[in-house]
Amino acid sequence: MAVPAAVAKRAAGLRRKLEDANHRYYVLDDPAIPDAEYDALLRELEALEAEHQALASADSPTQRVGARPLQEFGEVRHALPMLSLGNAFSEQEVRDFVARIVAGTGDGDPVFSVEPKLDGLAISLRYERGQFVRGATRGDGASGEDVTANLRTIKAIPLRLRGEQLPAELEVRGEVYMPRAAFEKFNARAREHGEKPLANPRNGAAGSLRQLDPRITAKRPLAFFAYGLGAVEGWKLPPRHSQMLAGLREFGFPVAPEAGAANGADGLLEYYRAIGGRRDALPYDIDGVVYKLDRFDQQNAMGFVSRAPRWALAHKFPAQEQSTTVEAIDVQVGRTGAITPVARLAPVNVAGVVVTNATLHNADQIERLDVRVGDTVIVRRAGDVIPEVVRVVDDKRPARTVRFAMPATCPICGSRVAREEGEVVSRCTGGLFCPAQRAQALIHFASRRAMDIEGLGDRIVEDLVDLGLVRTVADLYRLDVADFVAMRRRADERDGTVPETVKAGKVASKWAENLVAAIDRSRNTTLERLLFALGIRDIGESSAKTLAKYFGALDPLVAADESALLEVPDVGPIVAGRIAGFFREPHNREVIAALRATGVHWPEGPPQRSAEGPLAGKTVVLTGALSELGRDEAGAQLAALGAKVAGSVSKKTSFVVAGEAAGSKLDKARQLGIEIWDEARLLEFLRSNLAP
Ligand code: 9MJ
Repeated sequence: MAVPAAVAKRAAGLRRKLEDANHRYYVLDDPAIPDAEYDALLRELEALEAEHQALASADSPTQRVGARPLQEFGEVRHALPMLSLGNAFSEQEVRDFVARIVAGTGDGDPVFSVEPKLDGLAISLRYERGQFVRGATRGDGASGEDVTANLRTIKAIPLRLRGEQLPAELEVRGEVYMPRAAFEKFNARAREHGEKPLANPRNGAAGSLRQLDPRITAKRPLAFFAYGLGAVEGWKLPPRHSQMLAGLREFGFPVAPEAGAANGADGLLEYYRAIGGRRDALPYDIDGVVYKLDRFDQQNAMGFVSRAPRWALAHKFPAQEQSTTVEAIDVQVGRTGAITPVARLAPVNVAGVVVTNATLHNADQIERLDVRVGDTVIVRRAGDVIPEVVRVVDDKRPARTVRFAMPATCPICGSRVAREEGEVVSRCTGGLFCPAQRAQALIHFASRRAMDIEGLGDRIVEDLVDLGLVRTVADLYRLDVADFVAMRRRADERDGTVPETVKAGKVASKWAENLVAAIDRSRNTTLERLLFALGIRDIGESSAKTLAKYFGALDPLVAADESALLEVPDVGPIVAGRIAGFFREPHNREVIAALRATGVHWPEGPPQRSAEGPLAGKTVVLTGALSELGRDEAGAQLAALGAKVAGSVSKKTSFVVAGEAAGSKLDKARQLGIEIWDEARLLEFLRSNLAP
C-alpha cells in the first residue's frame, strides 16, 4: 500500500529529529530536547509506522525498543579478525614496548594515541552504505555472536551514519559498557524490588548484550565508545589513528573524551598516572589505558604477533575486585535510624586502597548473597561508592557456618528494629532516644524553622552528644553557662586545641550566656513548631501545622489512633501509622513529658476541624511532577490553606495543578473546562498566602 507523501515526509522528519536528539545526547553530551518531548516524538513515529506498514525500516529509531526474542544467536565471521591486546602491568614493560617501537620503526620519538581502556564488552558494528546491518561480539576474535537486535536498542550506536559521503562498507569496533551511575541506579532499583543486582558494570554490559530477548536489553542502560576499525570499503582513511577516531566521531560515533596523544615512555606513563588519578571520578569503569602507535604506516611496519598487534599495548590498573575473608558481620545505625549490615573484612588492598569494611546494603541483599562469618568473599570498590561485597566464593566456605540474621533490636539503644511493608531498609524505632540518631535529631530540633535556638550549631550539638552532656532534646533545657564552658574545655582537650582565652587564664563565657538565653527563649513556642521539631518521619512544617490546628492541643494528638489520624486533611495511612507509632513509643512520651517539666510551653486551644483559609471549600487535584515542592509537600500546603486535596478530577474539582509531564488528569480537566494552574502560579499563590 502506498504511503501518502505527507505521512512519509513526517516520518522521515521524526526519524531525523530523534536520531539528532540521540546524537546530541550520547555523542556530543549536549542534550537538545527534554525526555518528555523525545518520548512524544517517538510515540508519534510508532503510531505512523503502525498505521502504514510500508514505512517500516530497520534503521528507524522505533526499532531500538526491542524486537522479538531469539532462539539462539547466529554466528558471525568477522571480515577482519578482532584483535586482542598485549598487557603490561609495570612501568618497565611500557618502556620495553616503546623501545621495541623505536627499534621497529626507526622513529626516535613516535607519537601514540592514548585511550582509556573501557571495561565492557568488545563488539564490531557493520554498516553498508551508511546503514547499520549487523553487530557481533568479539567471540574468539575470528567469529562472534550476532547480537544485532540487542545493539539496535543502544541509543549511543547510530543506526545510520551521519554525513554526505558514506562508505560502501564500514566496520567499527568499540566497547559496549554500562555507565557507573546507571549501574548504581539499576542495582538500587533491583534491590528495592528484591531482584538480583548486577555484580559489576562489566557483567551488566555483557549480560545485557547476551539476552536473547532484546526487550530486556532495551531496558538496560548501555552505552558505547568506538576505538577502532575492521573492514572498510569506500572511505579514504586518514594517515593517523587519532584522525580516524575524529572521522568516526563525524560519522556519529561516540569516542571517549579522554582519548589523546602522547609520546615517549614518560609521556605514556604520565597519561597512565593522570587517568589513574581520575579513575574514580570517571563516569565509567576502566581497567587501564591503551597505547596505540598513531601513524598507520608505522602500525603496518610493526605488524602482529599471533592476533595481538605489536603496535598497541594495554597498560592495566590494579584490579577493583579482590577476595578476602569475613571476620564479622555488624550492623550500623545511621543518623536517620537506618540499619545497615556491614562485613568486617581481613584487610585487603583493592585498587590502591586498604578495605576493611564492606556494605551488605540490607536484609534482602544478605539473604541473596548468604554471606556468613568465615566466608571468602569478593569485594569491589569503584568510584566514590562504599566498597561492597559482590559474592561469596562458595567452595571456600568453612564447615559449620551460620546464616546471618538481622537483629530484632537496635545494637545502640535496644529499641525495636522495624521494617515497613514495601521497604527494604530496616530502621531503629528509638528516634530521639537512640544515641546514633541523637545528634541528628537535636540539630533538627534546634533549627530555625523548628525550635529556633540561635547559635546551637552542628558542631556544638555533636560535642554535647559526644561528651555525654545531652541525651534527649529535653536535656538541652537543663544546661547552664558552666556546662557549655566545661564542654568547650573538654572538647578542646579531646581535640588537642588550646583556646587563647584559656592560655590567658580567663574563660570566655559570653557565647555560652548567649546560647543559654537562646535556649531559654525557645521554651516559649507553638504546638506546630514543637510537632515539627520532634522529627517524626514525614511530618514537615505543613503537616505539623495541619495537625496542630486539627487537634488544638498535644494530648489528644498523642492519644489519637490511626483511624482518628486518617480523618485529618491530607494524612494518609502511611503518615497516620508514623504519627501513631511515634507517640506509642514510650521513650518519645518520656521526652515530651520531660520537655514540659523543663518549662517548654505552647498555647493550646480548641480543635479547628472545619476547614478555613483562602481555599476553604475548594477541592484541588495535583498531577504531574512539581519540581520545586514535590506533590506531597504541595498538597500539605494547600491543605493548610483549607483546600481538600483529591486524587481524581471530577466536576467538583475547583482547580488542577499540573506539573511537568502531566497526563490523563490534565486531559480530563481540560475536557471538563476546569481551571488549570501551573507550578509557577501555585508557588506564587502559596508564597502570598502562607505565613513565612
Ligand atoms: C578499550 N577496551 O577501551 C582497544 N579498548 O584496540 C581501546 N580496546 C583495542 N582500544 C585494539 N580503547 C583492540 C582492542
